[in-house]
Amino acid sequence: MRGSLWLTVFLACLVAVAVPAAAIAQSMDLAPAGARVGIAQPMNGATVSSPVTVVMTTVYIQVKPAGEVVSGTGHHHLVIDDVPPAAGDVVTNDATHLHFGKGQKEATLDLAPGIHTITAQFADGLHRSYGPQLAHTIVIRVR
Ligand SMILES: [Cu+2]
Repeated sequence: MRGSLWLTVFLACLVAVAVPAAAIAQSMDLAPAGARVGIAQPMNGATVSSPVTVVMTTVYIQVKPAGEVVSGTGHHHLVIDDVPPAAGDVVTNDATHLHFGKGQKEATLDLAPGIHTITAQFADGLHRSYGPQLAHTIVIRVR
């Protein structure tokens, strides 16, 4: 009798752990095969003046405002002088991780003079990164 109670508790714990993990795995879709994200402007290696206009592009994935997870869609982020989030990780929201949750494809950045690394990172409606497949990094010099 006591053994079956512990078995019931053990199974209940297993279900509690397993269900949320399965739900997360199902709702985070992989990026469509062949989908890419790019930065059309400025060119990698360019020397530019601040403010810097950054134009973000996508191929085979659709830009959609944040809030709802729809397969094959997402929104842009720019990661400035920092490491882009791994696939599945929520993109931080701070001064160096900018979200374009209204579906914007262009941003104007005030950058200090010097060398800067800018990564366009695409993420789903809940800001979960699609990872390196949908990231593109450039290095620019601000005069
Ligand atoms: Cu976001």
